[in-house]
Amino acid sequence: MDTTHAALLIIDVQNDFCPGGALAVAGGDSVVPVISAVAPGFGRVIATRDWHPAGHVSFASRHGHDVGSTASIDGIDQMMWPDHCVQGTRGAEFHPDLDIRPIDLIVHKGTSVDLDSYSGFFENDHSTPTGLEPYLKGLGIREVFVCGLATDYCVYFTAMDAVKAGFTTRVIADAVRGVDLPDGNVERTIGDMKSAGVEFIDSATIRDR
Ligand code: VGL
Ligand code: ZN
Repeated sequence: MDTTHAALLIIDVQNDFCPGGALAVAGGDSVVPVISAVAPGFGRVIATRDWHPAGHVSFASRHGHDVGSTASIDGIDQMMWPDHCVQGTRGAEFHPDLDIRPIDLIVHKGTSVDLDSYSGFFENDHSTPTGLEPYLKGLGIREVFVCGLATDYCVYFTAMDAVKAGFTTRVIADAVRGVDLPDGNVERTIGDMKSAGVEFIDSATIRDR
């Protein structure tokens, strides 16, 4: 598979989403060697970081709600998360084993205190852009490969927005892991992505190009 004209989107491979972190995804750290192995073969490599100010709207602690509950805030259904990926903290740093050398651009998202952002392209109002789409299109990129954390949140919304923006979109199946909250969410979101036209591939297909 020729990836020299494609972009790799590395989503939120941060300490807080890995075992021991504030919002740990089971096996989250297992994506790290897979991503580090494939990244150098891409024309462009973009990494996102969930990058929240203290007191972020997605933090259950701000509202006195239970983690895992949902609240309607400004007409948006907001899942309540533990405090995570607070700007400048160790939890917000990339996993230390992620090879950051091939990364061309880092996109910080979720930086507005009152608006969450799962997708690397748009905040959760689905209209405030991060700048990633014009960046990629300005470079003539038509194909993106998505990997990282978490399958059913930031990977999912990034892949769905990539399809909507007209990119040929693939998810590297062995380089994603999910939160699976609520139960069954990983299966549901993978089904949605496939229905939308996202192709799931194994990293071996990329390395064997
Ligand atoms: C994410 C929950 C809250 C993610 C970010 O990166 O998938 N999930 N913030
Ligand atoms: Zn977050």
